[in-house]
Amino acid sequence: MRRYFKLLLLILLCTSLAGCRLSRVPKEEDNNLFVIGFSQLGSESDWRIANTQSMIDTFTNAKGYELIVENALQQQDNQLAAIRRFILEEVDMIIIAPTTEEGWELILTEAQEADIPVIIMDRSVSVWNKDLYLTNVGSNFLHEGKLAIQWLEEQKIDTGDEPLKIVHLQGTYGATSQLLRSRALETAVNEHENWEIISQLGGDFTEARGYEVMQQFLYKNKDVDVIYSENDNMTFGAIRALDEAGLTYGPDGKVKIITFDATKKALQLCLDGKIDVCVECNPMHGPTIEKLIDQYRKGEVIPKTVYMEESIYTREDLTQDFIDSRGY
Ligand code: GYE
Repeated sequence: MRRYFKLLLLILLCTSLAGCRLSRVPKEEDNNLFVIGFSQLGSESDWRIANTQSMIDTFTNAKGYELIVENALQQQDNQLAAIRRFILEEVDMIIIAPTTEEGWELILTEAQEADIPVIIMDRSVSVWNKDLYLTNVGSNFLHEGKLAIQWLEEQKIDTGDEPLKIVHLQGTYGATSQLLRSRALETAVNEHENWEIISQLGGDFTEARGYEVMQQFLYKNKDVDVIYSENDNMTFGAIRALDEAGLTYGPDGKVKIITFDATKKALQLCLDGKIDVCVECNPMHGPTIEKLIDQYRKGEVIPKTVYMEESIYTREDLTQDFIDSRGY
């Protein structure tokens, strides 16, 4: 009922504000659905599309949920606006996949004051007061980075007197997945005398940016041993640039390619000998979050951090059947 009055107020307000749009029109029969406002950060990658789909497939009306998805197009301001709308609409829960780590304290406090529990998924938020959210479901990004490094160490690439020249393609600056995958590489480079990051290029986790920055780089310098790319889509872009520059890559080529996510397309490229190693980042958060919500609604204590299960793949680990049966 409280929700109904607020919405009426919101509608009256909106009629006087040009351009104001309600993301959700309440229906009387919604009343027994558990309403979740989901602020998804964007649709920048195949990983993200699979992640959004996992949420949609999980939180269905048939199971008693209403999921309102808002795509922020990689802009934190859009996320803040969406979350404020969720608060006004008095949803039962808010789930946030945050763009970057900083800048969440205020909005999370607003949600807390409105008595709306919040779950953080995928990336993390950097806040002092951890009570501002119930749990953070995501990946152990530092561990992912360390798996990639361990693989690179095992290759024992002989570069003679030259250093091992690494091009580092970075995701959205300030996102947990970028910060920790970068940290793993930077730490390893400090520990290996002959490893050198010859360039750090910002690719914003997109294929278009990955292509652009790699293409520009290869105009000036084609002497590359390794590309450490913080997601598959940037890798796809980089591969296009390598093709155009006439460089060979993959297990039988000159440039070794390390990629994160292990989406279907990347695994196929790995099996086809175009990518050396795919470090998995599991985007299927829906079922894990659903279990946690169940526990929470039963009054059980839920863990503050939950990591998804992940693995690492090289050509030898893969079969066509395995790739074909993968959902993303
Ligand atoms: O690796 C990338 C996406 O934060 C884990 O974001 C996520 C990353 C993922 O754009 O593809």
